[in-house]
Amino acid sequence: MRRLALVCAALALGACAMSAEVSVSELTIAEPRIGAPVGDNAAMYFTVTSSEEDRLVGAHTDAAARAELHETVHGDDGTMGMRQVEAFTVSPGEDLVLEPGGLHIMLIDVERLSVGETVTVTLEFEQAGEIEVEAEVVDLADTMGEHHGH
Ligand SMILES: [Cu+2]
Repeated sequence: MRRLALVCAALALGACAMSAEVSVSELTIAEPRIGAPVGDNAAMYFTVTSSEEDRLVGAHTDAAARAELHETVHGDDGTMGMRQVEAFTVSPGEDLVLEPGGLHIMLIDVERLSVGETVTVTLEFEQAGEIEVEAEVVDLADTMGEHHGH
């Protein structure tokens, strides 16, 4: 959020000196949350809204050895797996939703986290740059939603 404010301020200054064609880009992260880890890994979810086409290309946090972008793959036989992807694309007017049973950030070799704790995670966007978010650790069962019981 601090980062977003700085970006907007810089753009506003630029707009004074330049023509009216400057577009103010805005990217927001809603509901950042992390499912309490099971074993060494934990999944992080949130929703991204952007006024410009952008790509989420990575993430890092002090709380985990590394973070990967994952998509959930549903097999024909009803099994569910995960696959690492290079980037998630966010388009204007179309929220990028990370949720259980879909896209997520996988925190690998994560610290022991308890429900209610907050973890600082830096998300790396191609256009918007690095954005820091505070994600709350939530009970994993609460993140399962309608996908529970597959
Ligand atoms: Cu995963």
